Amino acid sequence: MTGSGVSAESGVPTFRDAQTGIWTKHSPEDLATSQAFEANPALVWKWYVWRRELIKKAQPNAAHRALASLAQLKPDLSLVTQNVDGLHQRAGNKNVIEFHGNIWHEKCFSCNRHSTSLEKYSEQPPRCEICNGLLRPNVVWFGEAIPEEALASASLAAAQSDVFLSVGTSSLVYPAAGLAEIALQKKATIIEINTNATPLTTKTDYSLKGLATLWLPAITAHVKRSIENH
Ligand code: BV8
Ligand code: ZN
Repeated sequence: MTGSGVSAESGVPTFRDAQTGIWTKHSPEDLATSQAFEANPALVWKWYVWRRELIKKAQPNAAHRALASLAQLKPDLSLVTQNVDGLHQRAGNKNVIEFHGNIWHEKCFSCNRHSTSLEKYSEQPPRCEICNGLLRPNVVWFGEAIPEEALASASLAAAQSDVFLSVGTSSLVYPAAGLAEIALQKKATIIEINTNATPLTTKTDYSLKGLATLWLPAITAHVKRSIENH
């Protein structure tokens, strides 16, 4: 399970990181809601355009690349992410479970029709070709349900896991933070990589304090060696 701490070293601000520029006045939890979009669609749209531009300039980092290599070494690895930036896929991971959606996908706020982004950096949300409703990023806003398939496959992977690796997440947002608890109940080995303590830390078997770009390559290298030596 990964959170925004994995993309931090690619220059994508975490949710905890203070918003910068015109966004300092707004907390992500306020902007990432259907109420905010209803009240001021242009403001919320502009916030996603701002994040898209940051993500477009970003490159996958050593943490993303290490997870892509680990998936090669361990084909039964399930990668669940709360990140909407698509950087795991750009690093080469396939079948990423996007628990909170993807910022590059869009859907209609009125008729729910999905569409792939034309990357319109417009001031106003683009319009739906079917019902002329406003298009919104196809991400999960606070108060909204997790996509059924993502919730089902992530919950199953957590329940069947021998090892649960939680990387760069504050483990505060649910139901994402609940996946580690499912694995815990199933007696999986819980490993956390984070620069800070989280509500999960005391429940882990291994709490690896530090940067994701340092710990993940080390873990992948160790797994590679152990496979080669067998
Ligand atoms: C829902 C997409 C109901 C949008 C996001 C139970 C208890 C309490 C509250 C709730 C609960 N159940 C539900 C709630 C309400 C709410 C919630 O959890 N609120 C929190 C704030 C308390 N949950 C919801 O609203 C969910 N929906 O419940 O719907 C429902 C159910 C059925 C049917 C209808 C309705 C939906 C939640 C999803 C919201 N969408 N993102 C967008 O991106 O714009 S959440 C978003 O914030 C991210 O996706 C992510 O999940 C979260 C941020 O967390 P992190 O990624 O962990 O990032 P953060 O900045 O917090 O921390 C970074 C961490 O990395 C830190 O620990 C830091 O130390 C570390 N770090 C930093 N740098 C590094 C590093 N570690 C290693 N290396 C580094 N270099
Ligand atoms: Zn529509």
